[in-house]
Amino acid sequence: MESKVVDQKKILLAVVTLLVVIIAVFALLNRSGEELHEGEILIEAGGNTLGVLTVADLQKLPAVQKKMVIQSTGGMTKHEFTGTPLLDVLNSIDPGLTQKYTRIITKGIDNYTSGVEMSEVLKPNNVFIVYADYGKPLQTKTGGEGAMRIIIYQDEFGQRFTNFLTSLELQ
Ligand SMILES: Nc1nc2c(c(=O)[nH]1)N[C@H]1C(S)=C(S)[C@@H](COP(=O)(O)O)O[C@H]1N2
Ligand SMILES: [Mo]
Repeated sequence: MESKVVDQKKILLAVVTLLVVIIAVFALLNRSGEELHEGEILIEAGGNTLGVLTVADLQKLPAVQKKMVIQSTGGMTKHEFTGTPLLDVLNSIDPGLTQKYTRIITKGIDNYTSGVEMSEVLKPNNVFIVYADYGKPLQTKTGGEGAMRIIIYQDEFGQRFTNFLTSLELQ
């Protein structure tokens, strides 16, 4: 009778230990995947992180004001964005990036994915990362401050203007 109770305790302990190990392994596997955070842009190439940017980092670079109307099937929205040319952002990380890579995949926190060619980024007055509209910080998906967004000035429609920007993958 005594030993049966001990056996049950041992089995219970073994099961709990096994569960803890399984949870730990899955947590580790998930961690090695790409982690996207609101209010942060992960800049990566070939699985390596080149940098992480926040609005505070962008504000250290020269700011420009961009008045524009975004066209979509749902109608038009008027904006007066504040931001920085993507070219200046890339150069602030490493001035060699624009020569080394040919395109950039942009991704939002909602996994909305789009892209821009490096040739578009190199054009003057074209691709910007913006962080304010009419002087107000862009809102994150969850309603906080600190969102960033890609805009392409010489695009007619707004589909590629990735909002809630969380990663730039250089290819
Ligand atoms: N992260 C994210 N960005 C996005 C989208 C989206 O669903 N998620 N929709 C795109 C589309 S289809 C359009 S038309 C514009 C709309 O921008 P607006 O709401 O500022 O006018 O955002 C683009 N950027
Ligand atoms: Mo759209």
